[in-house]
Amino acid sequence: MLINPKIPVYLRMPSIPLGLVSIASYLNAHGHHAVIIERSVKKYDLREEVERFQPDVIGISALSYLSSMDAKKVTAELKAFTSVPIIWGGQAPSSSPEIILRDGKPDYIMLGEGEVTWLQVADALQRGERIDDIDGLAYLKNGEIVMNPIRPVADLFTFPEMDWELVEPKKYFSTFFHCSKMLYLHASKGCPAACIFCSNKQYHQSCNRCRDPEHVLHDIDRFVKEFGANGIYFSDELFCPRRDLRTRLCNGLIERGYDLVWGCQMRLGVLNEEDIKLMYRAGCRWILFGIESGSKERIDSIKKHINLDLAPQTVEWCEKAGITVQASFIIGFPHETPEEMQQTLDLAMKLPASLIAMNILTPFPKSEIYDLWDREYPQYRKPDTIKKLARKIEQNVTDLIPWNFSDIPTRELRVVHFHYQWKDFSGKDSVNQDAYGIFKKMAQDAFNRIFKHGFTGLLFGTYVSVKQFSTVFFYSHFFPKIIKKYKLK
Ligand code: B12
Repeated sequence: MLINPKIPVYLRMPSIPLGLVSIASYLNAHGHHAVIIERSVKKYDLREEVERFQPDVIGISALSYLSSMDAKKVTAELKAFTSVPIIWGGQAPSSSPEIILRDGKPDYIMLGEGEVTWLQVADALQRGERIDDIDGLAYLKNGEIVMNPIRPVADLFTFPEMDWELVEPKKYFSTFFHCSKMLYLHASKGCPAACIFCSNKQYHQSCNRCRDPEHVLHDIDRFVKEFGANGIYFSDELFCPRRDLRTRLCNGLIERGYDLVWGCQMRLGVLNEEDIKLMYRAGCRWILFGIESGSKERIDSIKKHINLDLAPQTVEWCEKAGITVQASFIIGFPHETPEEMQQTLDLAMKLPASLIAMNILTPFPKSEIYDLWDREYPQYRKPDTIKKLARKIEQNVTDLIPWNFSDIPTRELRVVHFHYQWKDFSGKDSVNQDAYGIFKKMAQDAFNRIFKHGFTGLLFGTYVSVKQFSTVFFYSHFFPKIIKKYKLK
């Protein structure tokens, strides 16, 4: 039995649990019987479900520390009436194994990708064997953590097709750029880079793997024809960097001629103008590029390894083709100075991108930056419980960071960050003339979802929305000197 936890109401959009569907499809294709209990979209009586299904093992997904908070509740509830082993998996347990084991109290956690390890666990339990020595598992023994070796990442071509009957895809529709029924889907996983602010190096072992394009096209056929989706956001950190496979995927979409738009995340240097035109013809309408900094020295020191000179040209190719670009930057790197931030802002202002995100650095566990923390910033205490990790690292209700590793005054970081949020929100005259409409639709969607959570959800959701809006408005409008200092437009 695989359980997807509830998400806090202010996150607003439960999304299709790709990891769990992939694991359950893999197990079922290998002769086991897995079901998914979807707490993020439905109410369940856990005891009733366990009594009915009689699982040999229960898995709980912990995509983030926020979802780990409900995973912890579910674990305690289950332990009150069953002794079936409970295993957590996902990014959060892999990034913070010790905190999750001690605070969340699962019997085991699964490190990295779940499919192959789950199959070994299920096979071993079926044979009545112990699972303690299986690679990819970690657990506590006499109070000490035991970490078995992490297995190499899998070849996604060996995976079976995803079985969407395990969930109800229609329940996860959300509004996005040019579409009202958007679903997430993965065409590939991981990224070959090893940027020091990202946990990908550890989690995906700095390697990108694509899925079989025929499987991806088959998923899209079902999303469109059976469930009525009209948008897809590829969840890949780096959308299918292999040109041959990406071209097959795009040609397949062009042949189908669906009324479907999609978007993805990209890296500078992967796409040429022809690729971009092909992607547009296949339905691509938005791309997020992680450019991160306007300083070449910083690009080197964070190990991003992109050629910044390609940025203006690549963005122009996309916008000219009709693809909305969101250029994403990070400010507040360790020891970054106001002069360095100005270089980033100058580059952002030069780019013809419809949308710009100026994110303030978040140190994620298992990123290289996180490991610098103890040595360089002993004045800030590292979060040591699930709740503190969720609150400090992920719960961006008002996007106010609780620490500042740079040499830039915190207020200046906030003003710059919220100035760009306001610009994206109110950018009626962006290149595609649709930015404002998108945000209006997203707000509408948010309210619909908040309504679904009843009166408390409505009150809390409204409170959070008003707080978010006031924070953005306050920082973007009440500090004209800072706006002038950085020549922000
Ligand atoms: C797409 C995505 C989203 C999407 C949708 C995710 C989805 N469909 O489920 C959206 C936009 C909704 C989203 C939201 C958030 N996300 Co997000 N997201 C991602 C992203 C880019 C890909 C995840 C994905 O779907 N991959 C495809 C599937 C097939 O792979 P997978 O999820 O990795 O699943 C495998 C393993 O994790 C494992 N596994 C998964 N579940 C389980 C369960 C068990 C029992 C076991 C044993 C194993 C296991 O096996 C799976 C199959 O191989 C990741 C980055 C990444 N590299 O993973 C960030 C990431 C997971 N997100 C992150 C964050 C912070 C968030 C938010 C908190 C952001 C916010 N402040 O709102 C929210 C939280 C939402 C939530 N439900 O908790 C962080 C988590 C950091 C951490 N260490 O905890 C990541 C790592 C990005 C980052 N910043 O580095 N996210």
